Amino acid sequence: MNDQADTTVDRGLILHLSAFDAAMFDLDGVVTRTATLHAATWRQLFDDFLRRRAEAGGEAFRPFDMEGDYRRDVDGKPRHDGIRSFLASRGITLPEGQPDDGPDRETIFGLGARKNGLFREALARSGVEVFEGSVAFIRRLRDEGLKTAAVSSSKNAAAVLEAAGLADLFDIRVDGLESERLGLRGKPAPDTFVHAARVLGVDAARALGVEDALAGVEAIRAAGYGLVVGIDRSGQAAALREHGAGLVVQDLAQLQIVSAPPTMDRRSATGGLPGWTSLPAAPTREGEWLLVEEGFTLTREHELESIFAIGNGHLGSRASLAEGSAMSAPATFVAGLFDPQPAPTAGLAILPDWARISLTIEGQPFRLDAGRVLEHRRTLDLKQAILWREWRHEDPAGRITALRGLRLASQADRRLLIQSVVVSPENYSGSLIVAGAFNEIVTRSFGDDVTVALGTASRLGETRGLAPAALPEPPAQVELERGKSYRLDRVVAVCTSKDEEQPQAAARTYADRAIGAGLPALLAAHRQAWKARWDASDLRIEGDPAAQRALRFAVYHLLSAVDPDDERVSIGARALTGAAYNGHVFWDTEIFMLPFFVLTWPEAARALLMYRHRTLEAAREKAARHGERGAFYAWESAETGQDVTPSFVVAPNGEVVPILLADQEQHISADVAYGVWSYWRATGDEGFLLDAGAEILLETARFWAGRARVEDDGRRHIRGVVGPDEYHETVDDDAYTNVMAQWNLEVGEAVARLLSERWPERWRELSSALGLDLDEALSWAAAAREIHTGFDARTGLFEQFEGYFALEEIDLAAFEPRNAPMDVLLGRDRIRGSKVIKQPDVVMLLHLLWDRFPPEVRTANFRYYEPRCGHGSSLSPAIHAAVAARLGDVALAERYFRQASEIDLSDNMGNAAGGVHAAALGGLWQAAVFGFAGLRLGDDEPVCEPNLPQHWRELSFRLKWRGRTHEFKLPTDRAPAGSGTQERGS
Ligand code: IFM
Repeated sequence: MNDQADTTVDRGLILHLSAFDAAMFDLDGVVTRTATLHAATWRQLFDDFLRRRAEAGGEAFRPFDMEGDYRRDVDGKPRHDGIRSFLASRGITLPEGQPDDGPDRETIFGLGARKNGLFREALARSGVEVFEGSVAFIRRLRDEGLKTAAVSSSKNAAAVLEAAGLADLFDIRVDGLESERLGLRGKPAPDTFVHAARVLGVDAARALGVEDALAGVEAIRAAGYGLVVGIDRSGQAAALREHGAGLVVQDLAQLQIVSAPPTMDRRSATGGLPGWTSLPAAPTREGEWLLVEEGFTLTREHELESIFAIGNGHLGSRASLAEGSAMSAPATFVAGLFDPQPAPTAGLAILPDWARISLTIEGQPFRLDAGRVLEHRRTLDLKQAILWREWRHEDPAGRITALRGLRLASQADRRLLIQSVVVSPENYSGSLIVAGAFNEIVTRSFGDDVTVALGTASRLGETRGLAPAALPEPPAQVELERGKSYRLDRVVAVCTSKDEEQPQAAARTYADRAIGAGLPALLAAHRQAWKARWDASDLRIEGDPAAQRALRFAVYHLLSAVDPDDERVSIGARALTGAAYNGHVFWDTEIFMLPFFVLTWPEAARALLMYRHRTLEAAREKAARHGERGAFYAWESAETGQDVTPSFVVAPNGEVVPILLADQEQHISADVAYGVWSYWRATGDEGFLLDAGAEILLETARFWAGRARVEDDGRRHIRGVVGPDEYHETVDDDAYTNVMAQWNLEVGEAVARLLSERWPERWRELSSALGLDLDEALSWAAAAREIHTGFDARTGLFEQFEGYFALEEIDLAAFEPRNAPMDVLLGRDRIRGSKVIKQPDVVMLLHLLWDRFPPEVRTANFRYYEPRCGHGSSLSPAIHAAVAARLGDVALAERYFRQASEIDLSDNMGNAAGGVHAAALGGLWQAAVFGFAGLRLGDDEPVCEPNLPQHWRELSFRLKWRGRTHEFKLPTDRAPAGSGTQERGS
């Protein structure tokens, strides 16, 4: 964590006032600058006191230390607690005395009275400085309708506010006097903040608190406030975060306030904009579920279209602006539907832009680039899986129009895409023409035999309650009346000839039926379906809103990527959010994403693996083409499982670079087998094993039995491959490939034995269909033992491939900070001759087969390979986070976790333009669950051995294991590893 990042607002986390009803502020250090007065009087008090004691006892005088003593014992605490704490730190005991003890008494209360007297004198002498940024901020919140409170330990709060001229700034004050009267405990106890919320009549979760002291930050967190803002005026940002600040700024003026989305209630009183209640739903109010893009930056459009994409596993749609922009690249995809044009590489077919709406007001197109944008905001609501848009605009003729909209891909009926838009003319009456990109029905054909139909049905009218009055379908003209609102509800049903005999008729019928049901009903069903998913899959992190948001973002896109009812498709590298990698399926699915589904949504995991079963024939053919038996899966797979990896790429310098991966990234077969075995272990799904899983395991094992050939040294070698580290091609005995092959052979043997013993009938059927006798399968155990792994028992290291240790050593640290991948910086030839690796290879092996290696081997290999990794792939950081956390190096794990969470979300990487990085998102989930939570899936119950970051106060999640739901709640201050507070239930 660098200091710069630590003291600035998390850029993505805008303070969205809709999440809050009240804000509570500490005074000293936040609103008023009395700290120096306080500090000076504390020092005066204790130095006098200590000097007198030293003189009386003949000891050396050790003065009150402003860095250590003040910060640790006194700052932010109630006066008497501060005195007690400091005296205890010096081993001094004083009688408590009585609350009315005067300043001359040598008691705790006596010292308190003395301190107060000194402070009042100083106040009278020097007056009070105020932090203007804070005062402006608080006044803005009040204007927006939030309630405010001063929550201070000081008994002089009223006098301080008075002296500062701020007596009217807060609705209430909870100060030292009030606390004493009510018996409230001081900070870090939550009492004063709990009390403030209660008096203001707000839910603590909808309050935000602002503090500059560690004890205060802790108190707000403990009170359960929705957000803690830490003010760092003294370089203690990291500590503020550790104690629970979700956001740290140096001054409140740095905070970007986003006005509350106007609700009917709030604005109708002032006659302003109509609000969300004009739409059939409203955004989630909890900020941790929202991603907000404020304003409009044309150059960020492509990545936003990916990040804010909506999907339901069958349909996916990029978040392009409805009316389009100079940069818009709208695309809607159907899972598994590829367009053979342009040859030679099929990419996902792009459907007509269903969400396109053009508005023409008084003859002028309503667009962002014509006139003045008064307000523009897009919000991805992860909880409800709805994309919201708010836009207020003044056109060149001075007409102000407000527009609010929502968009979603229904999780309840995967054929449906839904849209609703409310238009409100604020200062004019006039004509509006609404037109969609297409009306009623549109069809497209892809290749010779697939037709897709999009049927649309709409309702347009003045908003009355939740249902627009029916008007003709767009394109339609509406006479707008100033101050009224008009809503367009639109449903698009997408049907393909793969699912329907008559896609056109079906699309028409489904669209009509859906619009007839009405948007409130459609949205309720969608939200219900998402609730069920979040109930099973959410992870909650207490104490780290940025990590929480990143994980929810990851889970949102994973859940949006899969359709448990479709066994014909799998998830492409960018899911259904962008066209990069042509929608092709890689090892990304089984190794990076599948663990999430296996453990939270097994039905979805099963569907993904069934895709591999359906494409097994193509894998057999590929193996045969390579002169092998068994199954060699496609490195890039599409509809049929034929390998669709492009055979070359043109480098930026015009060089045509052949791509060898289809032939050489052979580990894909073991990766698929790994997915199958993980699912079987986690679910015990016998039907799947017998019908599909066993066949994959046997056929992949058989591939390796032939591919790993015995050579003169009596060992089996696998030559001419590429491991996960794609910087080194055509290598021999890649450790990852060989050990995974070894593992695949063992599992193949085990499953043959299992079937032949437990399900002999099925074994007979399957073995005869495969022409595989039991002896052949049982021989795989010996074959596995013969595989050369490159492991050196003396050093405990695997050599990544034959000859790796002799390559050029390059110090990656010397290239930092860098903004280009290492292969670009060094060139292809140099990187090939160096030890720099693209992504974890041996480290990946540790991650997947953790229990296979003794602790010292894990550590030795991680420490050797980690500094040599250039992270040239988005798949890399999350796995490093997971392994570092499992090894107990939490600081390093946090760094990698943060890096992984920024792959799509960082503003400056611009990396998501071609779609979100689905494997990295799955990896992030694994880093949290296998890494920080330390999940172990042994033969019995799953257990966690957590290594949580200190500032994560708790990590909780649910997992499914063999038909039961296990609930984990892992607090940071846990009992020793292994005995955590895990809860189970069914
Ligand atoms: O599968 C990955 C590969 O490991 C690295 N390059 C990108 C591919 C797709 O994500």
